[in-house]
Amino acid sequence: MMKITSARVILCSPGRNFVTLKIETDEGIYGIGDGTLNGREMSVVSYLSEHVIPVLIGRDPRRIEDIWQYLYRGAYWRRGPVTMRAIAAVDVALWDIKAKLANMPLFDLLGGRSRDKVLVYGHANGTDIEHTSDEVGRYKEMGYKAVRAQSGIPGVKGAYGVGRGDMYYEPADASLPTETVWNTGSYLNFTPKLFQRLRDVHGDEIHLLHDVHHRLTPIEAARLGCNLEPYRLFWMEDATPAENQEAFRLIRQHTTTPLAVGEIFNTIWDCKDLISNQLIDYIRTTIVGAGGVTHLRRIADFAALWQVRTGSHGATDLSPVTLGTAVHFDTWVPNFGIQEYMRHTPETDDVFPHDYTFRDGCLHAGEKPGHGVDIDERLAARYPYSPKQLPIARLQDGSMWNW
Ligand code: GCO
Ligand code: MG
Repeated sequence: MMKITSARVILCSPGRNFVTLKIETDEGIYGIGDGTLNGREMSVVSYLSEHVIPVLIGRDPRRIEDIWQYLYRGAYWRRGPVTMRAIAAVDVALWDIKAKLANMPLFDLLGGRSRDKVLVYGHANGTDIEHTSDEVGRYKEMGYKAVRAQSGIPGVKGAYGVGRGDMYYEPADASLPTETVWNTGSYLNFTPKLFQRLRDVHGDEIHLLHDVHHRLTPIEAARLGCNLEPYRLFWMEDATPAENQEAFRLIRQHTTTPLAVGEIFNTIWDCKDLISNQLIDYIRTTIVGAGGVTHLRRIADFAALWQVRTGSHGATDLSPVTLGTAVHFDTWVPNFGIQEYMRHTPETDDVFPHDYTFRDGCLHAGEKPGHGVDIDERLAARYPYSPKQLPIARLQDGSMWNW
């Protein structure tokens, strides 16, 4: 029997915080997993260190399914972002080990290539319509075939998705939450004008995406979906909060704009009704969010029954470990849609050496055994954890709203 001999949490902040799990075995093979939960990192560090690592030591790392079930059923307190991220960290490290044992890139172990390359979308953010349009142009020049566009809006302080720097947008920006102000009316009037301009300037070929970031009620989302129909979005994301999955029925009844949701979901139970009632087109749940490869595979297979495709979350808080694993997953998964790709900073890329590459608007999986992402622990130690939280949003009268 093969054995897990050690498991360690590595916390580092090469530009932003990451929680990484390294599992070592008695055969010298090790695996790397990601457990980063943006703005709540220490909860996963503690969950892993106190409750998960002690039960891993001595187990056979090849029994991925049994370890997954042990951690899920065995917690008694099922689901939730902290538990499912801790499970994901273990699961991804174990798939990395198994693929290295098999001497295969992970996509081969999952069933082999379904495609040559993985279509991605990048983030174009600008302070106003013209700036955002210029940024879309810049992404086109870099080869992107799909671009998400977010813009500053007159009357809205700190609109979602608009960075302060160049290229790298990082919302978790302060040790206490930054306060932003939201105005639904201004947003609903502004957004169709943005996309009208983007189609006028950039033509019909480029895929355009947009993230509402949970800000609208169902009927407001329905109105936005209708008003955006002439500009043929690839998708409208997180149009309304989805705690109540039925909420999407109302949006769906009113618009043919494709709907994407799921970056904050933890399990198949969060999207079961959305998928089986065909209320969405893309499921955005990703590896680290929902218990790793083992569980995301179940979600994807379930979604395929209703022609729902994948669109994995890929913001910078998903570490290169998650991105690399996602690229293998996307290379295999039959019902692939698109992969979000928000570039990491050079510091992050140095701490996490990886073999995925960006070319012609697509990510390409490497051929190394495993998921192809490692961690340089000595370099990581030079970037100590620095507490950062996500912003909050209030309405103009001061009421709390969904950030
Ligand atoms: C996206 C997301 C992110 C989230 C971030 C929170 O579509 O990429 O909405 O930008 O806000 O992942 O940590
Ligand atoms: Mg989003």
